[in-house]
Amino acid sequence: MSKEFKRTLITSALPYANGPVHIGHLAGVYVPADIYARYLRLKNEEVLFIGGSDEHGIPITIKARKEGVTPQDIVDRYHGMIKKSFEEFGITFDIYSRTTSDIHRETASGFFRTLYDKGAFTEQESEQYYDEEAGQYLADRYITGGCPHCGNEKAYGDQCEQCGTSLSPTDLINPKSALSGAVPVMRKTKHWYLPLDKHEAWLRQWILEEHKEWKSNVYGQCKSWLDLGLQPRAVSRDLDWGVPVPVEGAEGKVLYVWFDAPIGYISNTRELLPDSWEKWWKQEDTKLVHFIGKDNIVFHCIVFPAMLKAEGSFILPENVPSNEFLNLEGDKISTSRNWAVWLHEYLEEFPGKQDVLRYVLTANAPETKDNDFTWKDFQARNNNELVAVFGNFVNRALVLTQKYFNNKVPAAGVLTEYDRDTIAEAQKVKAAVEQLLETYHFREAQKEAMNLARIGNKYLADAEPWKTAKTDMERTATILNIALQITANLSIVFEPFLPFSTVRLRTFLQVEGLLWEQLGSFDLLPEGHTLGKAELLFEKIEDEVIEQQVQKLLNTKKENEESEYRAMPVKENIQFDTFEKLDIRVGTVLECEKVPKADKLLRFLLDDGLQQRIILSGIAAYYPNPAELVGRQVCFIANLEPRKLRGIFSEGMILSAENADGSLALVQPTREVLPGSKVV
Ligand code: B3M
Ligand code: ZN
Repeated sequence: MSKEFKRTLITSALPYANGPVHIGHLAGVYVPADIYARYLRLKNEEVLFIGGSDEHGIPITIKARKEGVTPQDIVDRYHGMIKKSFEEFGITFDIYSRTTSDIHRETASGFFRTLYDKGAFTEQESEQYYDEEAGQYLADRYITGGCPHCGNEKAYGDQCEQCGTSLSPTDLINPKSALSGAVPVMRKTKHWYLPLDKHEAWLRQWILEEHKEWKSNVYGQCKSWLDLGLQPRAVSRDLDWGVPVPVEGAEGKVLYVWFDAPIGYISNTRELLPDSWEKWWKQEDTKLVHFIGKDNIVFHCIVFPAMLKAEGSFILPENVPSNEFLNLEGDKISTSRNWAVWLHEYLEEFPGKQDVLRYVLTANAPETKDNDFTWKDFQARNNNELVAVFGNFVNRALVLTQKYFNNKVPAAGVLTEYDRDTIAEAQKVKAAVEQLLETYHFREAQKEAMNLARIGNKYLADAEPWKTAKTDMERTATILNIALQITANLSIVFEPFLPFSTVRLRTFLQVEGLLWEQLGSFDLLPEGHTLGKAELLFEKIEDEVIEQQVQKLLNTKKENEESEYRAMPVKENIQFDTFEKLDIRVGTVLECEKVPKADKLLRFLLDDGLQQRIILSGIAAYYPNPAELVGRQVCFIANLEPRKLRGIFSEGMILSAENADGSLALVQPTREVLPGSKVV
């Protein structure tokens, strides 16, 4: 059953204003949403594209506390930065506002109140950690303690970042308040809950039966949530940063950030269109589409729809095309570890190359699974696709026209069968791209668009106008007319993907106002039309530039490893007699060689003062020429119970220092001593 829609309301997740935006944001949410919005506008459809910053929530208060400023200072700083980055990358929001705006407070507060008055919430008392010194309840993130799974001493009340397990504050061993360091106490508090369990039946029907077309990653996640059974969710928090709960007796409580943030889409629409916003949110002929990342699926497919349904007058999303995550050079992107390509830095280092990044991120979009961004791939796609295919084709068509026809579009004469086949093939691109865009397959859609440039390139290579020009100008005119019409088509089909380059291309062609419906026409450029000045559409990116970026990341990695290493907690204290039980001595290396078929192991023969002993040590990777170690002195534990490794008895353990990157270096006395000397 496909509905007839008159307009499309596109929302894109509101990024937390606690840091700048990076390529992961762009790839996962904003580029696909923008492609979709641009495509619909190009089709002259009625469309609205809503964005904004999410300015509430714990991450923001934590950052403020760390820096000793107010949460408002933090969001003011990053909201501006984020907004600017999006503008610079051509993300065409109709509005980019923020959840600290008055209109948002009023909208979110009113929404809560409506649900409250309708009896859509339940109230529950629970026990929560309270910091008596700071005089406030503690959000999960504000409690630290020992992880029951891995022993990390600095786990948070919601998650252990060392082993990744999600925790609840009561799981922590020796919990402490991150605000004051005090031991928190349990105190009763009251909250409002959205009884998702009561919404389960219709949600099952709506998603699992009526939206089987949702992307499999989205559908699958919803199904597993629903199959687990939904639980009531608290929609308020004891906190002083957020939208106050508009109920008497709720002093000191605010709306949970995930309650107010999606309402931000509505507030921002209201802010933009105070008189007509309801048409976008309340009429069945509006198609609502949420672009988000995968960690937001449950909120957009289950929680927010339940809120909208409970309110009663809103439409539900028609689709939620969520992406998976983009990794960077094999590792998870992380703001706190500075493992990211920040958009503002990219623009400083690659000025004017917004489209290259947009192109690469779409070509590599994590549409169905997590994907990896690498600088090598960035370079390859720029050089082999944008430059060698798209740019090269456009350049040849324009330069040849300049050369043979004084920069005027030549007339097409009689078409050969090959011409007609080429045109027919080029005309197929429109339907293919449309079908893919309408089903949110952006990377395939872009590939199909690039196919048009390939068709053009192949046509020129086969038709060889530079050869026909020697004998047959009429034929040359036909070929170049067709090639130029293809370039004009490229300026349409790539507009959603590469908005900056297509503007330039249209300047080269001296055309404007082309619409999607004209895609596939071969009379976009009239005979005799004078073209503009052609420049290169894309430039090659050299190896040095890429190496610099890779080096920058390697430096970050090194800094992270070092700071993690410095933060490594010291083990629990031991008594002196425990230490004395260890017999550490110095030995002189008599022989050292690799253990056959064991990559990591070196076999040492030591003179330990009394006799010779064999010790195996897993340091082969760091000493490629083990024979060089002969004659050196090393420290070893002499009284470790012998162990058999690879069929060899290892009698003790040689001591090494472990560097931040995990590499090992042998520990050696600074002066030669008698073999067998004790380390004391
Ligand atoms: N700010 C989470 C995030 O940035 C959250 C999205 C809100 S969308 C209403 O991933
Ligand atoms: Zn852990």
